[in-house]
Amino acid sequence: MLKASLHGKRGFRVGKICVVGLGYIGLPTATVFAGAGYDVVGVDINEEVIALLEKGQIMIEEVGLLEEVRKVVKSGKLRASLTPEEADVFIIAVPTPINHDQTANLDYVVAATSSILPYLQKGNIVVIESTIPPRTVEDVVAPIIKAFGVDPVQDIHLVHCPERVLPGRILHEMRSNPRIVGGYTKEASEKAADVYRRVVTGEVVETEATIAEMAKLMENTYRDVNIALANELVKISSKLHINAYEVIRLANKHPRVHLHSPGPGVGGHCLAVDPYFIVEKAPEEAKLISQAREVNSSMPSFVIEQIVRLTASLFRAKIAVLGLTYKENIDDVRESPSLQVIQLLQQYKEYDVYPHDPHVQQGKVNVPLYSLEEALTQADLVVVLVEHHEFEHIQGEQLLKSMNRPVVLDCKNCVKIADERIKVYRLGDAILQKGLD
Ligand code: SAJ
Repeated sequence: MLKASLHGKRGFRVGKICVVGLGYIGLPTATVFAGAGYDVVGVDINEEVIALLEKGQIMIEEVGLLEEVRKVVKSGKLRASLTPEEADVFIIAVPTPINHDQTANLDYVVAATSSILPYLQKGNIVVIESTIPPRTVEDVVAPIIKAFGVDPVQDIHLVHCPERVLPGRILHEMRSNPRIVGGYTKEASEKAADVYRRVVTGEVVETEATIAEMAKLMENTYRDVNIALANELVKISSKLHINAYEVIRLANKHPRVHLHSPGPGVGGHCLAVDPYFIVEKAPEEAKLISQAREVNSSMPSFVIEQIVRLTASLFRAKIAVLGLTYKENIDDVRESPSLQVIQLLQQYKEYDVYPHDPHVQQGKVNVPLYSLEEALTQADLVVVLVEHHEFEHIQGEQLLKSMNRPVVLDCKNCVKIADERIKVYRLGDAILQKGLD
């Protein structure tokens, strides 16, 4: 039975927001609402996250986040708690990892939904921000709420409002990107859209829950498929001895063509995962999506092939691997292709592998990390896997001084060293495909 709420009787008013899950999306979301003057309680099952947040500290690296968190914690607008509390709006932003069989693991979404049930009041808005397979609101979330005795049509307003922010630009994009609010009912989308319009300057579009689920997945799938096309081009060019970067540069001069950038693979918790949520629901139909995933997943092995070629003449080569995160200038290593490259390299017993990443702390990954100097000293090959801005400043002189053999494999087309004494090979270079001299 639901307790009657003043808010529900009077009509809609937002005083308090409860954000469940304080990760890369939940914490900035809580911070943005708190910064706009709402009373926000941030909930997480990780005691360390809560203990740190109470002191105005955070566990993730994101531009500007620490400063904003400090401010709202100090002003009392953002509080941390291990358990949910009664609120006007509940926002669930917990991870949806992928199972071994490449289906979505909805355990956290189910647990988070269940955790708020005892606190629900009539008129509450419940938002699922976590990325979910199509039909999850209809087939999983709403039934959990119903089974507790709360009617997701009459009693509360249930919506899916997927996040679309780019790590590294989260706070800015959270406030300015257009949002899709997909309601379980029309009224739910209207009410929840009104909440987001209070903090979002971009367009807030109302739709149905299943459309919102699918739109979110297709955004990331679009990108994954396009990156796969660029990566396949690199492989084709490799076979035909063509410079893939030059092909991309020229093809992109067409006004309606935008070939993406090839690289060592696709990482992160979004592009490398979300397309599977579609494949899971329609495996026979989602052939292209599935194939694109395969192409992108094969790139770490392709990098290894190039490393083997570049070190063929050496015995026990020392390889400096620069960049462990899934992309540049962040500390997130989830699904990072770099970790796969390192793992594959370690399987070759004849390599000494020295990973370095200025954004990743020792202990955050299960490989030992080295300083740049340690990694470069006596190295036979430097493999750049991520375009961190720090790597732009690596000087040719430094490589010449430290390395045993000044050879670089640049997998992100980002190394700017122009010194004839240093051999820089890029993943899509014809010169690399023709082999070493
Ligand atoms: N990558 C390439 N080539 C490219 C672009 C990216 O190899 O041309 C690689 C990156 O190196 C990285 C991966 O793809 O490993 C993903 O990076 P990303 O910058 O494309 O995207 P994410 O995963 O950081 O964030 C995406 C964004 N979605 C889209 O751009 C459609 C973001 O807006 C979403 O909010 C986020 O997924 C999410 O949370 O779903």
